[in-house]
Amino acid sequence: MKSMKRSWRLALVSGAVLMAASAGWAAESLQDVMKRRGLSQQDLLAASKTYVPTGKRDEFIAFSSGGQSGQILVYGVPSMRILKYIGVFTPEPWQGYGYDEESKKVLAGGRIDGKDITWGDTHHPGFSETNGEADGQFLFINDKANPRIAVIDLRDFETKQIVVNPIMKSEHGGAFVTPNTDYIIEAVQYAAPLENKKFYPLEEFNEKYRGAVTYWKFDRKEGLIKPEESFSLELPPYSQDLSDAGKGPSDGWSFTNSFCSERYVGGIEKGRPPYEAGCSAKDTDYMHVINWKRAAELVKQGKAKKINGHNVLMMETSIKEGVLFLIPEPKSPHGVDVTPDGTKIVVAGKLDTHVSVYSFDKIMAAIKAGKFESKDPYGIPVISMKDTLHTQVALGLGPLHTQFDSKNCIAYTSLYVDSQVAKWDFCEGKVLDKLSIHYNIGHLMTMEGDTTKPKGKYLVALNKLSIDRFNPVGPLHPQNHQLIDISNDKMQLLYDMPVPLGEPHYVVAIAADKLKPAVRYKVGTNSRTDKPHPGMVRAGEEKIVKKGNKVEVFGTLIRSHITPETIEVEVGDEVTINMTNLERAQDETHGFTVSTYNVHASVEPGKTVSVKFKADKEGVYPYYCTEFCSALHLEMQGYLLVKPKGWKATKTTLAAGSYSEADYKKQVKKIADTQAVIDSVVGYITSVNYKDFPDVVNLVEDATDQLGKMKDAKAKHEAAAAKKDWEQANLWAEQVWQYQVKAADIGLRAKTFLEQSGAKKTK
Ligand code: RUQ
Ligand code: CUA
Repeated sequence: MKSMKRSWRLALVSGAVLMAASAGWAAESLQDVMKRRGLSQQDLLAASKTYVPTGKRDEFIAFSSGGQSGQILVYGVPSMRILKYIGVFTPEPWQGYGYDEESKKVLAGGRIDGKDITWGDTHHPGFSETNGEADGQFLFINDKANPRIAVIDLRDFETKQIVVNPIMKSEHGGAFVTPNTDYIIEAVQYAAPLENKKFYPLEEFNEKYRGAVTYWKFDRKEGLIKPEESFSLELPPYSQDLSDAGKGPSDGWSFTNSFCSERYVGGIEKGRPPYEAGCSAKDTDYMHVINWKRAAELVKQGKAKKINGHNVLMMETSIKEGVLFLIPEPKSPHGVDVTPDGTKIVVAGKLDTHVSVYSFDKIMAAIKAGKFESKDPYGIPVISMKDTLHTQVALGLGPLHTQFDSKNCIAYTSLYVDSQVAKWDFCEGKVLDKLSIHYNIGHLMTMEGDTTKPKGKYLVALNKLSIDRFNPVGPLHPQNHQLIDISNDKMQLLYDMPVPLGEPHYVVAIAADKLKPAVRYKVGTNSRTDKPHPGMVRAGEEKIVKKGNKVEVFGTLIRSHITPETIEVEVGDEVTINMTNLERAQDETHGFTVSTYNVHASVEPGKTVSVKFKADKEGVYPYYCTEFCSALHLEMQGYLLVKPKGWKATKTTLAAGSYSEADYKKQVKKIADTQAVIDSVVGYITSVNYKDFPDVVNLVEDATDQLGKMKDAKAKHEAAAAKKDWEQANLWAEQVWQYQVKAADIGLRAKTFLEQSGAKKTK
């Protein structure tokens, strides 16, 4: 929180006031609080496992799908404190996402058939991996409704790219990465013709409708997906569902579930049984087993067909070349999850009480021996279930998804119908513990639980319904993420976290120390491309350039002014305003907006952002900084003047300030007094071991910056005073004092930090 107008003077005395006030309160004991709030011992135990004291940080950082919001939300584990929303498929105003030019370009990557799609149904976030371990560099997420994948860079938690699937009309089984993030997997949900804008009647479903799985090539150096190097496999019109990539011994292979392999086409309005009946008639569906490494080679050899300009390996080729197989799996399955060691594949059969554990070795043995039980209607070899099963375990009703523990062979599976989490042993095939959750759990997530090195400790249950768990807020209830302690034999439910943003299907968490986000950008960076921004200028280089009806402003932001402070254009001009934040200090973000032109930018230290609009309305439009950045934040303002065509300046009637020499003397005295306060703060800071605190070193550097700016203003007020121009002398003296106030504000923040951190006297 930014301190609201906490003046430096007030801050000096507030310490004393607080001490006097707290002496009057009687201390409440833990027992008192338990009684007053009706808490049990169990509650206290849970609280102590989740509570993160002020100033302390979480051990894991979770990245949750924001569901229908098209965003991602970031929270800490175990505190479950929300840290950030990341705009992905949807504009996010705070961060200017969708309101500045740079982010609009990212969103434009997600346009489909020339149209903006400003929402997304985000489902599965996935971390980039190195050797199967989450590496904290990138995050990917899919949009089920409008088949798209987005790339988020974890250096600044910003979305950098959105790609549209060239052959799908919906998807679900993404974003899952291969162990070194060579590819990001995205599988279709509802089959449709692969050619764009092609109509075929539902009567031709079996022949013309197709499923598919896409392997998006990721270029880690550039941090971008390379569509031209990506490819897909044509699949039968079984509703493909979730996928997972093999790892370790199964690296090079991937596994994709399906439901409705009945290929049922509904029609309840015509008196036919609905999809739900027709799609679950058979006892088994198919797991697709795909050799993606071999498929990638075949595509390189030119064996793919171009559909909508995209490489598609047709079923015929995949069958002939031995890259595509099917295995029956019971019944309308949902999650498919490869075990951390890569030897087994766990399939949860939504309408079956079992999870089925397949052995990768057995699958390979059957393929090698050419031992197939049949072919599906498209000629794909089907390997028998019994030849490939390691074990099947009856867990309960509605098993959906599985995650893994740091302990060998331990897995957790969500049971949707039973509203439970089952802890079980996938090697021995036995149930170890069950815990009830509220209500109807979908996904569940353990720390780095879908990588080769799960971290155990905590599990989050993503519950579909929250019903009575929270204070009522109308018919639409928040979602409920429940935190569970899994560090002991028995699971313990710790905490309910309402999620108010959409249905987060899935969430992934990573050890916090693996993330190394930046504090600032290199000055003049376009954060969306990571390249120098052509609109950047440094202090003193600000300018307004006019070419015909195009006006381009090159401005800067620094506490507490915007340069320039007036922008004059003619009605009809096309205006581009580039703003560079010249701050170096941590968390000194400025926002920028112009009244009623629907533009907004969040300009973090070092960033350059541009906003663009047509000044199509005559009039006066204030622009200002939208982040409470400093005591004089409200004064961080300016005017856009949109003048009528051919308008001529008249003489000014601005009131001349009435400043006297006496006023000036008062100003000079105020500056001297303030300097004494600053000197005392500096005296304190330099009397302790402040250099042992990097955060304080940064603050000191920032305060020194602010004081450095005084010189120029001081020279100006002295020069004006020499000429007896008392207005200029007074105003520039005031500006000196403004820099002092900012330096004092920072200095006091440093002093408080040092006092609270137990800094030691060195002098
Ligand atoms: S979903 S509740 Cu992953 Cu989209 Cu399973
Ligand atoms: Cu910058 Cu407020």
